[in-house]
Amino acid sequence: MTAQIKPDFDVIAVGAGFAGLYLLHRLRGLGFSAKVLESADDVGGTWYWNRYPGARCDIQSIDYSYSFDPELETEWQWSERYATQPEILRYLEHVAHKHDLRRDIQFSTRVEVAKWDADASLWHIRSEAGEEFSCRFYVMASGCLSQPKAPEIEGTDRFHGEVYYTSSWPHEGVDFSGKRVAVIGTGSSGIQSIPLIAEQAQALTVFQRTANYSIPAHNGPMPTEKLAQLEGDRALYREAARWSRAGVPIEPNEEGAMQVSAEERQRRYEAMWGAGELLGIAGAFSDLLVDPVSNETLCEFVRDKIRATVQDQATAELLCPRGHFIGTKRPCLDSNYYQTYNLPHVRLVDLREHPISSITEQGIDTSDETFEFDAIVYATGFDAMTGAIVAVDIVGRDDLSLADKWANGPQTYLGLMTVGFPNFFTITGPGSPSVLSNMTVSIEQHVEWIGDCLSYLSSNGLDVIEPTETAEAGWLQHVNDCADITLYPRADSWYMGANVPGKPRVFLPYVGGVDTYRGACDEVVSRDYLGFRLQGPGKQQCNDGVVRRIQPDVALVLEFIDSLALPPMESLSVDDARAFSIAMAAERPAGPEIGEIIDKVLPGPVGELCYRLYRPDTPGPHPIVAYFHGGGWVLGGADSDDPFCRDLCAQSDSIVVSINYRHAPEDKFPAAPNDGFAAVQWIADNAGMLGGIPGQLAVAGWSAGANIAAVVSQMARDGGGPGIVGQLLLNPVTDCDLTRQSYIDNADGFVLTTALMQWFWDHYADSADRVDPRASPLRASDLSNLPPALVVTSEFDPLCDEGIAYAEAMSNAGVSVRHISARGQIHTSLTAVGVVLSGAPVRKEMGAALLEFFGTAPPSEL
Ligand code: N01
Repeated sequence: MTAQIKPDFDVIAVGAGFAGLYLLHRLRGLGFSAKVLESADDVGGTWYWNRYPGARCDIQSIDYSYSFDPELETEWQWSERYATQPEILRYLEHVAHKHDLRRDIQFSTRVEVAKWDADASLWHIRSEAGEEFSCRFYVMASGCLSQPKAPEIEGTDRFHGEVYYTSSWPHEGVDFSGKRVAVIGTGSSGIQSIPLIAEQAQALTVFQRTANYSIPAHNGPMPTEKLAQLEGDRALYREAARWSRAGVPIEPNEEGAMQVSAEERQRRYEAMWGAGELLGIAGAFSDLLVDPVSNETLCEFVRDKIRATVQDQATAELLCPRGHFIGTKRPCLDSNYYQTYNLPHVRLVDLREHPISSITEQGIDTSDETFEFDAIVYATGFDAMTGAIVAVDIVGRDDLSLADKWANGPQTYLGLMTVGFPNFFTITGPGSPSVLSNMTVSIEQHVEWIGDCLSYLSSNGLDVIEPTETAEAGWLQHVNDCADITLYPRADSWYMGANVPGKPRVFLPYVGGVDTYRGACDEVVSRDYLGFRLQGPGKQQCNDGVVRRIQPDVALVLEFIDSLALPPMESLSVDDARAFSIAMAAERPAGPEIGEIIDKVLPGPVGELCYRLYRPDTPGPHPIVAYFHGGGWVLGGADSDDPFCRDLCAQSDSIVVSINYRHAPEDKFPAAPNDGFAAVQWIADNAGMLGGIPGQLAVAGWSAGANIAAVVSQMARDGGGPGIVGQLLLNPVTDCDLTRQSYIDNADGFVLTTALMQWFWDHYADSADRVDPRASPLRASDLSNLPPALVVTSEFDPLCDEGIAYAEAMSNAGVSVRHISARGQIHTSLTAVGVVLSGAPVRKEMGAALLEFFGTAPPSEL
């Protein structure tokens, strides 16, 4: 597409808040012409509108500041730890003045329509007043929480008294002295304003639908240690913020809440309560936003604090949040919120018990009471993240409307752009860390990314950029993968769009962290704008692809392993490799509690074999799973696969017998399958003694253990028994050919390497033996009449292709086979119970497959 027509501006942005102001400054510096259109009559964005009493930031002022201007950093002194709205607004006014930004901002201008002109490669913008502009690039810098949502209460226009919305408070302020006031809503705006409204009002009634978690802000002067930390080395401090989890440099806590004693937990929670930091709430332990049990310990701690603060215990109980995990709806920082309910003229009304039936001329009717008020304050929230964007009629390629495209939830690439809308950017858009981070850090990152992108385009003779469908779908998947391992999707929050009736229920921000996100954005650029199609007169470029394909928790594990800078396992002696794998296993979470675990021996072909039996805590007898651990026939034992065996036992409500077959190189092929076969025979013969159901026997294994399980199934078929009702093969070794594509694609970097697999084979079997079907079951001349199978393969596993090949070959031979391809997983991740939570659904499916083999329903359905 060529760009013949010169637009009015290179860039038009909507919004003159933190984002729009910095964008304007940045673009000017890069030599672009830019215009900001703003509906208010001055700068400030959210801080222009939200002037309700008590409005202040809840990320510390020095963190909630720009970092782009070193001079500004030193010339501006915040007076409080958490600055008030007037002070933040003064700060933004100061920035606008200092950088002479107002001359390129057109105030009192609300953008109504933005339409892409494909022929001219530019955007046509029209304001509500009918004024028209054109620009090459169009940016929504309109904020995540700027489109108020309607209160959705019957009769709001009937009330004869004063009506206020926290989201658009009168500039001159409100005097509530001597008035009977109602506040509806107990989110951040309600919780911040209620104590101050109570100070003035003659009577205050708070209408609460959902109690929220709030901790005291302990506001005051700027903390000296924090200031010293910043002033010690500002550049270092800001850089640490940019690469932190949430945009504030805080050391992440690596410990889970249940890994410490109850006393230690209480001590940490008290410290958190005393610190008054929003990010400190969920940061008290590493697993608070992923583990319901851990989270509930903090919920109860906060409830106890509420009970201890609020004198009337009935009111205290109503204020105790229930039904959502702490952190999954945005928690609040308050100043005297709970104490306010001890005032005699303040009353709490529980809308769960008695919903509002209508607003009336005089006040509010609930299902059991009539209230009269002089003023009603709506603190009822926003159509978050997407509301302000789709409030403009944005029309992209082929007349596609953004509202239509996002009707089932926003789709973006990196939260920055969306397919079908060339040259259209969103700052802190859905799919970026945005509201889960320190907004100023995320805003600066987006502004700088966009500025760099426009410079790249212009210096390369390009003028149109748009993401590809592949990249966008991949990012959306990644955003959801990140959310799905957390507790966030379980709450009816504005993060989920759940506060707006009819809004699709999808998780809107990116929870993978500011650091991870910045890494992804940087990587996209370094890979020639991976996932973007760039065009200019007579040229175009596109390196299509997906920037994050590995499951987020698997990526964290890989990062951790990388940080250890270990030598490759195949460079170690067998003894050292075994010692190392034992040491690694000792560090993991134990896995779920089950009925009992017994270590015993059974007779093998040339001596006793150890086995470990896992029994469910449900009444027996149970079906039995004969399990073979992984470890390349060289490493491993009952301990190495212990958490996975516990999980399998719990998921399948079956006895799992983990058999410690002989290992190579001391006992090479065919010792392992011979042991496996003998053990399975013994288990079948002794099922009753083990507490099992005779005839209800399946085999299972992981990696080399799955190889043994597959081989034993063939041996049992050929030897006339024992009867095996199913085989569960997780990432099985099925063939000695190491030239398959997955060995090339995943040769290195995903724990099990091609070189390590070669090392395993070299220890296990001589070359001539490797083609024996008892080593390479895929090579069996007949794969018919085998037990039904579930074959699970992992996307980033050298063994992936041979697992698929075995599933296909069995299926072609008439065996009932189900194959699960575990997206974003590696060879070792699905057995990492309690570590790789994204593997949990696959583990559940494995348990369900075993139940199906046994013809039983899942435990919950029994
Ligand atoms: O809005 P909210 P907010 N009948 O959606 C209730 C940021 N912020 O303006 O939870 C009765 O959180 C609703 O009840 P429920 C911050 O990110 C930051 O307070 O839907 N009640 C809820 O209690 C924050 O999270 C600061 O059951 C109704 C409340 O109204 C975000 O903005 C300060 C209702 C809305 O709470 C939004 O906060 C302020 C109805 N029909 C805001 N409809 C800082 O400190 C809604 N509610 C920086």
